[in-house]
Amino acid sequence: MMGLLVMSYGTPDDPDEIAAYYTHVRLGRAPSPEALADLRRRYMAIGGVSPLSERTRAQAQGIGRALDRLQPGRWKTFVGSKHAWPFIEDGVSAMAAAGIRHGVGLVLAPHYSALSIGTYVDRVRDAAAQADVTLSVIESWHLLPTLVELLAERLTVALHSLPLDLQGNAEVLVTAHSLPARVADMGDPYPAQLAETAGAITRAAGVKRWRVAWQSAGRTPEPWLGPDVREVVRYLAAQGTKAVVVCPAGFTSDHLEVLYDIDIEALAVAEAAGLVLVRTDSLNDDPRLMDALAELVVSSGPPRS
Ligand code: FEC
Repeated sequence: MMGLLVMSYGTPDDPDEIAAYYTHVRLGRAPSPEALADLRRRYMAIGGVSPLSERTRAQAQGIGRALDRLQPGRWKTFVGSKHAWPFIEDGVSAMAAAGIRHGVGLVLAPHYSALSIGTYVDRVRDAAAQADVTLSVIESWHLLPTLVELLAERLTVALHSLPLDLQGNAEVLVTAHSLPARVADMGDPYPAQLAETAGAITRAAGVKRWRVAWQSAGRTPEPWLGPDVREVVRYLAAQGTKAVVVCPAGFTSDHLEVLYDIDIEALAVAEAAGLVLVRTDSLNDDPRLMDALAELVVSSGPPRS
C-alpha cells in the first residue's frame, strides 16, 4: 500500500483560532493587536471562515478516487497543512500508523519556491525520517497540460463574461502569492515558473494582452515581488484599459487570498479607478484536474513491483 499526502496552506476553521494560526504563519512570533484585528476583519469579510479546509479535503478525495481507478486498492490518501491542524507532520504520522512505508507528497499549489513549496518539502522530509516513511515530494507542476488547459478554459469563460464592448479592451493579469523580493536574487524558479504558466495559458486561450502581477504580499518592511495587482489595475486604468481579468494561477482553490484579496480588495481598487474586474473561477476539485494530479502522483511514485 502506498500513501499520498495532499498538502495545502491551512486555515483557521474557527474565528477563535485566528491568533494561533497567525502566530504559526509568522513562525511563532505573535502578531501585533492591530495586525490581528486586520486579519480578523478580512476573515469576517468572507463570512468568518475560509473554505480552504473544505476544498482541500474535497481535492484529496477527488485525487484519491482517481488513484483508485488507476491502481485499485494501491493508494491511501492523507491530508496535512502547513499552518493548521492536521499539520503536515500529523499526515505523515497517520500514514505511518496505517502501516504505510512509502508514498508521495503533493502540494496543491503549482509553482516552486524555496520559500513556499521548499518549506513543505523540508517538513515532510523531517517528519518522514522520524516516522520511518519514504516520501517523494512533487516540487512543481506549473506546466501540467491539464492545468494549462483548464486555466485557459476559465480565462476564455471570464473574458466572455465581460460586456461585448469591453472584451476587445481587456487585459489578463495572471497572479500568484508574492514572496520577499530576495527570492529573485536567490535564483529561485518561482517568478519564471509563473511567467511560464502565464505564457502557456494565454497562448492556449489565444489571449494577446496579458501580464504577470503579484498579490497578497506580506505586511513586512522588506521589499516583496511586484508589481502588486492593485498597482497594475490603477496603471492600466490610467492608460485607458477598460477591463481586467484576474487569473490567480498560483492557487488552486477558493480561500482568503482569492475571496478577499482579489474579490474584495482588488475589485474595490478597480471600481475606484473606473475599470471592470472579473476573476477566473478557482479550479477547486475539478475532476479533470484531480485525474491529472492522480496520474502525476502515480508517475512520481516507485514502480509497481
Ligand atoms: O484561506 C485561508 O485562510 C488561507 C489562505 C492563504 C493561502 C496562502 C498561500 C500562500 N502564502 C504564501 C506565502 C506567505 C508569506 C507570508 C504569508 C502570510 C499569510 C497570512 C495569511 C495567509 N498568508 Fe500566505 N496564504 C494564505 C494566508 N503567506 C492569513 C498572514 C497575514 C497576511 O500577511 O495576510 C508572510 C509571513 C510573515 O509575515 O512572516 C511569505 C505563499 C502561498 C502560495 C503557496 C501555498 O499555497 O502554499 C507562497 C492559500
